[in-house]
Amino acid sequence: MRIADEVASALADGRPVVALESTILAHGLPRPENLRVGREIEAAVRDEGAVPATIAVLDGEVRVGLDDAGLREIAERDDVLKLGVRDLGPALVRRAPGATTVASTATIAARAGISAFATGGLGGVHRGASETFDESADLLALADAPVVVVCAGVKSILDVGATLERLETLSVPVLGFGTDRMPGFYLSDSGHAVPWRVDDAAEVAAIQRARRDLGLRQAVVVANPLPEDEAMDPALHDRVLIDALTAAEEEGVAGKEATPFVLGRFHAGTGGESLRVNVTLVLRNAALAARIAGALAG
Ligand code: PSU
Ligand code: MN
Repeated sequence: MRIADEVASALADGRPVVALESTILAHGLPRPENLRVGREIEAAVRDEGAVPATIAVLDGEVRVGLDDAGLREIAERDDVLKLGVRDLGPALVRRAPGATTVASTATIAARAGISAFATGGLGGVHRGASETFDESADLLALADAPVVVVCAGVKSILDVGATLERLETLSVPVLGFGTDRMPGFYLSDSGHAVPWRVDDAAEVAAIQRARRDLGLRQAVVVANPLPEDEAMDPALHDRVLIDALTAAEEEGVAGKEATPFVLGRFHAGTGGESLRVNVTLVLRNAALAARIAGALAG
């Protein structure tokens, strides 16, 4: 694991650092916007006074903190793999370039001593999982990665209710930020309630400190909704979702290809609307994670 100098010195000084995942760049957003968005996410973290640490695997090393050349490789190379926790070992030995998911980013961030992490939407239980067994490795990883994860809920392509049940089973706290509704990623409200509402970054930090004092190892999920006027039109969302899930089934898409496939269909089928919404929510999450990191450091 190689921690970038800027990240290492911030951690050593107790200054705020925010971990960022790279799968959203390599496999969740289309080119060429992905590189621009990767830079904007880092800038959003800096604007709130924290140091960004985008995590990925390059040249046979886990990198915590990428320079611009590293970001460019992740965004532009054709051979970047999607790396869950189980893929890290083989990718390092083969020196294969790879982007880390929520699961592997949270795991590495915790190992590196980073306390806050921002993403778009968490992985979770896929629709139809009772037959396919497709549940994102994000969920189990969050059960043993003591970081605060800021997201816009779980991706709305998933079974949100089942995902909330699994998070309960795994003892992962879910805090609605300024809301008692679970956000729905592209949508402001998934139709489900969250167990706890919080209203500011200081309270999230206090909760994480209290948990740390108890030695609790689960991640804390902070679910940050988009304001309704920035979210996707629910009718458009539902129409494209049905098309995307039908196409995935017809084409036999499974395993780690499933999520990138469905997100790609969204970007193609909404005339750029899903891209706009995805970028908006991830920038908001990055800024909030930076404020929480600041509150944790202070
Ligand atoms: N959030 C986004 N876009 C993404 C992802 C999250 O806005 O592409 C990625 C994350 O890396 C997450 C992964 O861990 O999708 C989930 O994939 P799977 O369902 O295969 O576990
Ligand atoms: Mn899966």
